[in-house]
Amino acid sequence: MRHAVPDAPPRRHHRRLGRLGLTLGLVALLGLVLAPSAFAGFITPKTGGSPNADSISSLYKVVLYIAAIVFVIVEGALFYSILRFRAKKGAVAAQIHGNTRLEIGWTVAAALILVALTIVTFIHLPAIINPPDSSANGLVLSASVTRPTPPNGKSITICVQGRQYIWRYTYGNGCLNAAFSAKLPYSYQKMYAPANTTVILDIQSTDVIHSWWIPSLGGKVDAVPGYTTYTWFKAPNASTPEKPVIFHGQCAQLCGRSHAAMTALVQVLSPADYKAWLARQSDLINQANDQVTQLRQILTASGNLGG
Ligand SMILES: [Cu+2]
Repeated sequence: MRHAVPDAPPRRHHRRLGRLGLTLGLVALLGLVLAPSAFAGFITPKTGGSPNADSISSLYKVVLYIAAIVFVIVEGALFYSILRFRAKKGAVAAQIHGNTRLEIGWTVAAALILVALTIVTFIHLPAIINPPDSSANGLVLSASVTRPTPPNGKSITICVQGRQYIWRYTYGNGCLNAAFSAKLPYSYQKMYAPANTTVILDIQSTDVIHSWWIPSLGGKVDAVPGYTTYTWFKAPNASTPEKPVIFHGQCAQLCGRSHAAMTALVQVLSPADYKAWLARQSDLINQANDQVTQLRQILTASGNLGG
């Protein structure tokens, strides 16, 4: 018994459709990859908060675009070969042994891509590592010799201390060694910083390894017990009552059970507002200390505090 087999559409038609689909797919992929605005801050690092974050982002994009072009070429060749040379019944594969010109070609091309990436990386690195000068309208305190400094040596320092599970900030250039004797103001979780000012962060930890990371303000830096690590940022825009400028971050090193709760905020103020905030914070801390001293005296006098 024989069944009637319906006529298959001609093979050439199939092939043309396949090629059209492949081309459309590749064009769509390339379009997406080359449209940074569609993905701003989504597949590329955040920008706009500090020049080092901008440099990290542009370096990342150069590598991403080159990788995307290589990806499209390799996958294109792969899919073309799969479709164009797919096995037919009874076909005998051609045996090919090497192609010297092709092999030298793709070795040299890959090496050239690596050389280009190296050059681009070394062009961007200084702007990521080295802090620039504060702007003329920024806040300038004093110089330091131990940490990375801007060319004119002037910056402000904020000490960042990671502990399970909160960030503590101490404000002022003596924050590393003289925080208590100088009665420097401090805050937890939310940092305040002046705009247009090069802010050097001295980062430490009191317990385990944490990682300071505010994506819009630059790269990640680990807070390692027993060591001081450094980073910097220089935020161009100050908060106004209508438009607060706040950057969000998160401890980026799994540091224990409540690691996820270890968030950080940085609010950028105008230099004048920043000074006013520092003064107010110092007042509040002094008031609280006075209260505690008073309470201790009362408790001690009434015999309710041991010792
Ligand atoms: Cu942590």
